[in-house]
Amino acid sequence: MCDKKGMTRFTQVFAAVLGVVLGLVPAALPEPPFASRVVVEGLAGPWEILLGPDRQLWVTERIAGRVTRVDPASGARTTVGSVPSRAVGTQDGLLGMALDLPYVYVAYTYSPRGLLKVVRYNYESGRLTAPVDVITGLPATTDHVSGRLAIGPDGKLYLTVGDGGANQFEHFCDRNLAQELPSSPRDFSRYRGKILRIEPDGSVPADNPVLHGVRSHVYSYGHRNAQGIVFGPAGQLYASEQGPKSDDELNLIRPGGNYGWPRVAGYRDDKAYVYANWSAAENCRDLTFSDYRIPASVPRLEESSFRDPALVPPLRTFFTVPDQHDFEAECGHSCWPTIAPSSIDFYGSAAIPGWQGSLLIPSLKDGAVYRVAGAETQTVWRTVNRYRDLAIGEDGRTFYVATDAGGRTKDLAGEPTEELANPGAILEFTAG
Ligand SMILES: [Ca+2]
Ligand SMILES: [Ca+2]
Repeated sequence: MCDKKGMTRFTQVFAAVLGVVLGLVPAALPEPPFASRVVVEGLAGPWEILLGPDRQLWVTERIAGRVTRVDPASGARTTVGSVPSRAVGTQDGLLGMALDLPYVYVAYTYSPRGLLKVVRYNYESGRLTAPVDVITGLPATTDHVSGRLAIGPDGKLYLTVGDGGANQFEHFCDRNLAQELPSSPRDFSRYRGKILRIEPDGSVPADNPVLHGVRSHVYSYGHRNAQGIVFGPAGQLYASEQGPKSDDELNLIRPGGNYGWPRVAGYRDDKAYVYANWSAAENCRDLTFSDYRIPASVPRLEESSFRDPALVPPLRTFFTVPDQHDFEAECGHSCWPTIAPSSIDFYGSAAIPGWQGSLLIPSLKDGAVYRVAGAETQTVWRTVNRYRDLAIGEDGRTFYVATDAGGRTKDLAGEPTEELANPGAILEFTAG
């Protein structure tokens, strides 16, 4: 969070300690020493980074629509395939990827604008060949696409689909559909703001939850922009999710669970977040969207007015602030009490003392990875970058972090900056 000018040192320290106690800011735990180096730079928006069974880093380049293999030792890179996707915004293009070699599954947005698909390629003689559409026609915009893809221990594909940025910014007159459930298994328009569970052939798994009488690909709902999903060792599914001006979330995903958005952000606690339903204002087209001021004609719904037995609270938030919190007094988006979680990974190794069982959550806003273990939170590997995704080396001591090619983050003094130290890079951090 940004320093406020005129704050005394004592007040800062007091606020920091109080923040730790309240869980608003991470506790400053001692960090093991890490060596760092740049593996490669100049990638066109690395978005998914995986360590393959071939011990190579597999990377999707969001902007260029390329799948690239990078040798983690030398940084040498090879394009193994391209998808017919052209990013027009900061959240669309080639997104998630999951490996089940020789199969490579990728998720990307495609023309006409507003659609997302999953395609399976065959990896053969160093090239991606024989694309097969797994599922097409999923909803997307240029905002809040999500698009993170994983293969579960059950062999199913899991895909996050964002709310499309409905009810905010340029989409502020579009109804948010994250709470609306499909009326049939082909009602893909209601797949916005969901986590999907998909058979590898694209069909609906026979054991997917039945929601309001319909079994579809929908596994959980009420999501805003879940850019991270990962399975824990017992098969549990964790998700990280970007909140509005507060209340980014870490969630444990249950089949049929409702994660609250847009009626609830973080906990159902009526704190700083209130649902302002711009799209329901009769004069929406005559209004100007504001993050700070809600016109009288825009209906507001307090979180406590929402009741659903399927509602699942987050495991924790980044961060929850009181109702009176003055967002406008801060330095804008960069200083709002959020971290913009871009992914999530599970650390199962015993190689680093105290780390086993941690979740690792990269932040776009802080150029850091949040390590979360129960109530304990630690930030590691701070640089002036936007961290997009990470991969964990087999030794449990080496970590690879992908950075965005552009955008805004914070400098080491906590001030907003667009001067990124390592745009479009893979950084390596090795525990000493
Ligand atoms: Ca939630
Ligand atoms: Ca809340």
